[in-house]
Formats: sequence, structure tokens, C-alpha cells
Amino acid sequence: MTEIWNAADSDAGRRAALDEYAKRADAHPRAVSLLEMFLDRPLNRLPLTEIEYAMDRLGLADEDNDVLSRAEKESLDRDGYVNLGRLLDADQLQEMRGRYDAAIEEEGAGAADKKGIGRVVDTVVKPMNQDGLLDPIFMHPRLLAAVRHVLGVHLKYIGSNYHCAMPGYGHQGIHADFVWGVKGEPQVVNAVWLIDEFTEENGATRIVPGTHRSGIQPITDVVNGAPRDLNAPVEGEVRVIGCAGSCFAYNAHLWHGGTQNCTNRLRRAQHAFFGRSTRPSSTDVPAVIDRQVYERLGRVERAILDIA
Ligand SMILES: O=C(O)CCC(=O)C(=O)O
Repeated sequence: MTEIWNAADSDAGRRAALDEYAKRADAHPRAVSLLEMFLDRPLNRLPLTEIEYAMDRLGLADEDNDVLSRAEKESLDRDGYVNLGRLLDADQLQEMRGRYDAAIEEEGAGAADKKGIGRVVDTVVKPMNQDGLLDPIFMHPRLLAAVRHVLGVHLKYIGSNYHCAMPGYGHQGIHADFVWGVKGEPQVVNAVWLIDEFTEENGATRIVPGTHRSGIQPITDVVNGAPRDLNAPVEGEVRVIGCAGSCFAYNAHLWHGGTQNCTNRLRRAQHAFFGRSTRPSSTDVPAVIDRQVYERLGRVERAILDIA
């Protein structure tokens, strides 16, 4: 898939490479159908003028906006991530922690089969966000400015996952958040909101600066015929360390993964995931959004969620 995608820098060229591949006797039907999902037709639900309107209202129509500094944009381009600073205050954090802990209790998502990682999916469109407490998670202008810098104005929310590394757990294989390796135009941006402080010991996310430009998905792409040891340390990796309330936005082709929480406290984080407007979404927002959440959202928020 990586080879087919990177065979051209336009969808027409990728389509031609896919058609050639599909004719081969050893072609994998799943690889063909996955690539087809991206190449068949644009998958935006709203006309693109809606997200253009939203970006305009947020002061993000122009790439030269000053919501992000030049140094922050350079950090995203060069390293693949940026620390957007502390964007949530102590009261917001306290309320959020209570709400996340209650959701884990209710959904039982901290079970052993999750390898000690408590998870809740689609948080920002669930009843737990009926009062808008979690709106900054997908709507904060600094975060959207980072997403806009990487993807351009035609962007949409494609998922939000709460991720809590329990004491003793949290280590993940190194990975990127896309099915194959992508060279050239990035397709996805992710953000990790630090609901608790991230320290060297408590399971902070590890990232490998610059790997978003490698065009390699570490999980699937082999090197000299050999798969990687995904659990091993990767040369150049660093940990994302910061105070509670901070948000790190990253080009989601950047190699990263959770690390083991070696403390006796929870390491709570919330992810917000974005893609290009025309590409598939990892969550079916119209199908999962809570009615009350939907009803209180305005045109700008709905444009970010790409829902009518
Ligand atoms: O929360 C983290 O430290 C990383 C989570 C992650 O990369 C994932 O679940 O895919």
C-alpha cells in the first residue's frame, strides 16, 4: 500500500498504480479495497464551502494567520509536532478528570483485555459532552491552526479517544496513525491533550522527530525484508513531557506510541484526530453523535465535524 500510494503525487497517478497492482495474481484484496476507499470519490459530507466558512470565522482562512507563530509552524514541518502550551485551566481539568473517570466506570473500558489502557471512543460527540466541557478538545483555535497548517483549510474531525494508561501499563509498539506510509502531502493530524501532567515516568507518549517525512508506516513496512521490533526503543525517540492542560499537535504520520506508566497514578490523555475533508473518516459522526450535543452545536462546529 505504501508503494502504491507513494508511486505518484496525485490521486489519478495513485489510481493508475492501484489498477496495475490489482491485476497481479498476488494482489491482496484487502489492500485493494482499502486504497479504493481513499481513491474512489471524495467523501466530504458537506460542501467544502462550509469548512471554508468555518476557517474564515476562526481567523484561519489564511495560512499566514498569527494564531501559530512561525517557530511553531516550523516545528510542525521539521519535527512533525508542536507543543501548543497550556490551553486548559485547573477547573476545566478537574471537571474533565471526573467525567473521564465516570465514563471508564460506566463503559468498563479499563478491562484486562485492553492491556491496562482505559479507553473511551468518540468522547466529544457523546452524552458526556452535552454541556460543551470537551469542546476545546476539538475546537481550540490553536489546535485547529496547527491542523490547518498541515492539512490546509479542507479538514475535518475524524475521531476523539480518551486514553488512560493504568499504573504499570501503557507501553505500545511504535506506530503511525495511518494505514500505510505517506510521503508528500500528509493525510492526518492528531493531538494529545495532557489531562494529567506527562513525566519521564508516567507513560508519556514517545515520538520520533522527523519520521513523518520518512514515508514509512513502522507497523507494516519492512526494512531489508525484516519486520521491526515495534516494542524496542527507536533511535532519536523523545518523550512528550508537559504540564496538565497542555496540548501537543502532531503530524499523524509521525512515529509514536505510549510508554509504560511506572507510577501508581493514572496517566490520562485525550486524543483529537483530524483528516482531509475528502478522505474517509475513522468514525461515522452522524451515526454516533448524541442528539443533545448535535443540537447545541453551531454552524462552525458542525463544519469541523462535517455534519449537516
Ligand atoms: O496516549 C498515548 O501515549 C499514545 C496513544 C496512541 O498512540 C494510540 O493509542 O494509538
